[in-house]
Formats: sequence, structure tokens, C-alpha cells
Amino acid sequence: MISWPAPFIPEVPGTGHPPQLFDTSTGAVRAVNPGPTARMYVCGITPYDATHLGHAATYVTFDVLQRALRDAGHDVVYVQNITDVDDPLLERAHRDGVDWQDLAADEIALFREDMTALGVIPPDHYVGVVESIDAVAEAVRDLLASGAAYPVDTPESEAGHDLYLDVSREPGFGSVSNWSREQMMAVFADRGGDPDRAGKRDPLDPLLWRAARDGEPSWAVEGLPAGRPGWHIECTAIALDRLGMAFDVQGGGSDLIFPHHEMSATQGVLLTGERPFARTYAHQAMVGLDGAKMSKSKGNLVLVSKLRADGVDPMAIRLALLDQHYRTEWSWTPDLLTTAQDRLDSWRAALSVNAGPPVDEVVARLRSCVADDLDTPGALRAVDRWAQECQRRGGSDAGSPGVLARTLDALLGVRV
Ligand code: 5CA
Ligand code: ZN
Repeated sequence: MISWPAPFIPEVPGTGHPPQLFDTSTGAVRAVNPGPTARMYVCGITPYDATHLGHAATYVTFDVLQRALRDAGHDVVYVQNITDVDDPLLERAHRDGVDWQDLAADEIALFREDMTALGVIPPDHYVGVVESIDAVAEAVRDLLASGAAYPVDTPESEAGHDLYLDVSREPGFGSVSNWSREQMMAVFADRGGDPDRAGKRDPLDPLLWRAARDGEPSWAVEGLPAGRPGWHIECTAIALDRLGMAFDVQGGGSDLIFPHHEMSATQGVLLTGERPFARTYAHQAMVGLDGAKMSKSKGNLVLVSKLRADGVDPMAIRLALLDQHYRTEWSWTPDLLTTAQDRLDSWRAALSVNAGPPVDEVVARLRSCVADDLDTPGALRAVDRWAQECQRRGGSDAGSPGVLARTLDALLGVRV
């Protein structure tokens, strides 16, 4: 799948610190510690509605991580999937009387525009499920062959069967989220699971492959009933195909901790006999609106494309997102945008002078903030202090505003 144009990333003198990141699996802030090339997988959109600020927060967060890794001297291979065939997409297309492929194509196109406007570095591999059917089918066949997958008769016809994963086959099941069974059961149905499906060995076993139903897309593949992929197996198959096991970071919103990242990892271990699936699991806290998680299914959305159409500067949107720490839940309010726009104006004024106060310290501070579990609010405050100093007292360091502007661009993706 085509991704979107890459922004220019300026050079910053010196090198950044090795980034530290909170790992959900161990519950600790740890060094990401990749090899020369960091391998990163971030769960992409299900393209049935436009990008809202929660999605944008997730992709901007992992964009800052990628920038921190690059600043610390790593190359980065970044993979993102697109869930371009799944129940929510098919249901929305059916509700609106549109073709599911057209709906997906339109929403992916809008997502590309939003990401470009927000200055997000595109993935090196932007991979849809529809173009990964063979890889998914192979993974499902392997799980069947090893006994980790089993058939469950479809309710509609005795002839067909869906395929499910037997989670009891992997003793490490639960080690990504560290949740109790009660916690898992409490959310499973709300997050795409079907705990009450008759014939499953365990209510928590996830769907791997859904046999063809009337009116639903399906693919004929060898060794499986005609059908389509379940959700979690797509990310396992795509990650293994493009990155292999023990890749450095799997990211996404905290709504993916369970079941999605737990199941993806369980499947990866069962398929390869190796562990871990990802070395670090990082999660963006949920962004809300009016007291509830912003979500396409609830419809309480603030869309990036709508803000852009209203003339909002995408860099102000980006600054509003960066002003929140990624591990703290927050709710969108319009005054956050006003604050961000004011900040952008004051930075633009300060950074447009030829000479200003020295920037060595603020550059160092930006680097230590982003490397410290992506402390973007701390980074913004450091720039605020420099901008105030520049406006109040000026400075004689020729070229320093340019160095800071390039650092902001490289590390935070903020173009002033
Ligand atoms: N296609 C799957 C992942 S494989 C999916 O969750 N798609 S999504 O469109 O629902 O979400 C896209 C990304 O945005 C995911 O990483 C998800 O965790 C994240 N996300 C969704 N809602 C929010 C929110 N309110 N706040 C922060 N992140 C969110
Ligand atoms: Zn995913």
C-alpha cells in the first residue's frame, strides 16, 4: 500500500540519548536498546471513519519515538498495518450502502492527508490485510498443523467452520497485559471478542479465520475454508513477515493491550517457538471527549480533517497533542487548541530573529526529555523558556534560532 510523503528531517548537531520507554509487559520504564536498526510496529487504522484526535495522538507519539531513535543514531524500520477488512468496516459499509473497498480507500486517503499535514514520518512498510491474505493464511495453516488452532462449526451451516486459537497452548499467555482472567473477560466482548460463541474451548480463544458468509468478502486459499482473516492474526502475520520475532517496539493505543497485543504475541510465540514477540510494548493512553473515550463506534469525535478544513494550522494540532504526556489520559477541549496556537505564534516570533540567546542547553534539554519516556510536555516548556528569554532580553548568538528551529523539527516534528 502506498503510504504518504516523508517530511524532511533536519540534522541536529551532536547525538541524542538512548530512549527509555514504559513497557506495559514489565510495568517499568526501560531502555529500548535496539541494534543499529530499530524495528518498530504500530497498529494502524481500521478505515471506516476519519482520523480523530485519539488516533492522531497515537501516531504522533510513535513518531516522536522514531525521531528519538534516529537522533540516538539508529536507523528505523517502521511497519504499520491497515485493518482493511474486518467487521466494523463491513458493518459501516453495509449501514451506509457503500462498497466496503471504496469506504476503506476513501478513509485511507484521508488518513494519508492527515498524517502528511501533521508531519508524521510514514511507515517503511504500510501493509493492508487484503494484500496480506497469503501470509495470514499461512500462519493459520501452521497453527492448525501444530494443534494450536481448531475448528468451530458455524451457526449458519453445518458445512462450514471457523478457526480459533487455543490460548492454553501458550503458557506465556497473559504476559503482555499481566491482566487477571476477570479483567480479560470484562473487556473481551467489547473489543471484538466473542466469549459466548458455542463450541470454543475457552471463551477467550480468539477468531483466526472466519469462514465465508453470504454478503461478506472471502478468499479461497489452500488448506482452509474460503473465508477471511480474524483481527489479531493480521498483526502477527504482518509483523513476522516484515520484522521477525523480538522486534523492538509494538505500539498502539491502550485499548489494544488486551486482547489485541496479548493475542498477537501469543500467536507469534506459537508460530515460531521463540519469544518475545516484541521486546517492548508501548501504549498511548486514551484520548477522550466529554468524559468518554473518543471512538468511531461511539461517534464522539473531533476529526483532524475537520479541524484542517476549518483552517486550523496542523502544527497547532500537533503541539496540542505534544502538550500531553502519552501515558496520561486526557480529554480534548477547544482551549487546548487556543493554547497551542498561542504557543506556536510566540515560538514563531522568537525563532524568526537572526540572533538569540544560546541554545545548547535547550537542545540538550529537548534531547533528554524525548529520551525520558517521551516527555514531550517537558520539551515544550523548555522551548517556552527560551522563547520568553529571546523576546524579553534578546541575544547575540548568531544562528541560534535556526539551530533550535531545526531541532524542534527533527525531534518533535514541529515546523515553525
Ligand atoms: N486496526 C486496529 C489496530 S490493528 C485499530 O485499533 N484501529 S483503530 O482505527 O480503531 O485505531 C487506530 C489506532 O488508534 C490504534 O492504535 C488505537 O489503539 C488508537 N486509538 C483508537 N482510539 C483512540 C483514542 N481515543 N485515544 C488514543 N488512541 C486511540
Ligand atoms: Zn494491530
